[in-house]
Amino acid sequence: MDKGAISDILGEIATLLELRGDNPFKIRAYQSGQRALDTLDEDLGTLIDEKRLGDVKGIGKALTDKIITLHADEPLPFFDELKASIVPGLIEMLEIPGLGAKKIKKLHDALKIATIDDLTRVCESGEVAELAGFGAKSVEKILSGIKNREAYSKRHLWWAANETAQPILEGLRSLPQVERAEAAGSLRRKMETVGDLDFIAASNDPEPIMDWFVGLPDVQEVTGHGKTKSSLRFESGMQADLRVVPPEQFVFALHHFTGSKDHNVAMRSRALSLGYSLSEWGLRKDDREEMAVDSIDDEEQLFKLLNLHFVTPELREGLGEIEAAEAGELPELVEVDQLKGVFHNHTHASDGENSIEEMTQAAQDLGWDYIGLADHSKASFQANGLDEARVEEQIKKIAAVNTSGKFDCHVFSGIECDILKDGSLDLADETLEKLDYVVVSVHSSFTLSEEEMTARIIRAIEHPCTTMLGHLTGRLLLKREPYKVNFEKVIDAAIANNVIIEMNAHPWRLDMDWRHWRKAAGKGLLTSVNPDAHSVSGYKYVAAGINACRKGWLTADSVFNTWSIEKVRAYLEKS
Ligand code: DGT
Ligand code: CA
Ligand code: CA
Ligand code: ZN
Repeated sequence: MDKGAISDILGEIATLLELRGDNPFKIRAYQSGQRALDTLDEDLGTLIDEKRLGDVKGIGKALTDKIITLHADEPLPFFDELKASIVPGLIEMLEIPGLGAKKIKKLHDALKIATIDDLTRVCESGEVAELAGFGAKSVEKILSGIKNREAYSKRHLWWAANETAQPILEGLRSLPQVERAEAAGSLRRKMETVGDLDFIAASNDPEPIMDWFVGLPDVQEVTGHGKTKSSLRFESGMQADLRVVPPEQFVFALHHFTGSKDHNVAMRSRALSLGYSLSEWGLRKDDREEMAVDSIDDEEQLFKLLNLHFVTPELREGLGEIEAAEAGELPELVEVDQLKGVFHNHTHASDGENSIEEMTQAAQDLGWDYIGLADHSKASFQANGLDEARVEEQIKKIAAVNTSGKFDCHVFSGIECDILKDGSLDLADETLEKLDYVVVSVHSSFTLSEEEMTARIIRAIEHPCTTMLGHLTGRLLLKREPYKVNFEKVIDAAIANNVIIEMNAHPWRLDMDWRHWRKAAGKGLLTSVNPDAHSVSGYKYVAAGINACRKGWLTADSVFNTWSIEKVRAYLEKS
């Protein structure tokens, strides 16, 4: 088991102990053990081999043994017994956004509740509102949290959905009966979250294909098994549909099941206006049986038949793409291989896992000309944020890497500086001025009113040292709601102050939301696709950020980190 997985288990143990109402010192021991692992500078395997794990600050004797056991992939009966000792409904309640272990324990003790249904009942009956420490407001929060949990559990991050879908797609394509296969639906449109997977295959011999599909590993339940359509649910909760169509219908079916509904409605009315009727089976003349074409090879031809330029799936949301395709005004969307570097990355100086040199080497291996490192600032103490002295030390280390001659990839020195509650920045101006660039982010006081939060962020944007705004709303998709903020005002302030708003590319974030970008870029706002990498493997998330940029109609001109190093340097020196 690797360090990340072990750290997750230590955290889980702390939470379960809290649920059980265990000794606070014991709980804290697991929490600090988790933190110590997360910020470990040395290789865990080496520490264990050299019997030095117990010397690490924050890791006591009891934890040392458990970490060694987990690292060796051996069973940990303590953990299994702990899990078994807790009512399952209470563990399930942890999935309710905004409800922590301490509160669940209190509710369980006072009201004897054991399931989420019980919890709903005592919230609605007024019993919770009367408990000390809870009020009408927290009841409201719990009830909306229960609703969110239901909605969230039905959807999946695009990244996870794609990881499930790709091997299935390869498997389909390798079957002898399959002529062509594609993933359709929201996955193909690169939506940030996906409800279910949709596969379309072309074949005149569907049965063996369907048998293969319902026999996939990790299938929990087959909910449909026919000749044209089969549906199933995996153990992960993810659901998938497969449709097998005759080869001459493939392009029409692919287009139809890619959607979105709004796009399909616009396409059908476009077809009608030209005297056709369009469906998942084909394109007919008027309402007659006769097909307008026998068969077509690809979607380009379908759009051409309707006198439209090709609309890439990312833009098929019914947001004006047909009009733009008719007028020949579709944008030339940014692509991942146009990126020349990335700016928002962490090293082990704060909560990242790799050194400056490792991050630089990995960026160079990806073909990038530059990277920016931006560790946390001191207010993010839980992430081991840097104070002024450590920032200045980091600047020197980065300069040394740049002059070492070891890398062609240039390193820009930056910081992810906390925006404090009042909108001031977490570090002294004279320190910020020494950096090449500054990302400013909110990591605390999420519950301000929209007015206060907007003013707070705008004040940070107006700071002369600010280069970029990090993750505008703080949302974690399917986990944490965005904080309230007035997008329009923040966007206008960013443009007025020459501040870039990042596209945080982490699959949980994708923040600022793609829905705002077309208009914002039209007004002149720049973005930077920032992977928020906490290790070298985090760089790959730029792909998710690029998906979101494309959904937001962005071209390379609007994406700062597609610029050449000379142009980037000139921009950073000027601002
Ligand atoms: P999802 O799965 O909720 O993330 O979203 P989609 O877009 O993948 O939706 P899904 O799986 O229900 O259906 C895939 C596409 O098929 C959808 O975008 C449009 C088309 N489609 C499916 N059912 C209907 C329908 O009843 N009416 C219309 N107009 N289109 C449909
Ligand atoms: Ca779907
Ligand atoms: Ca579906
Ligand atoms: Zn951050």
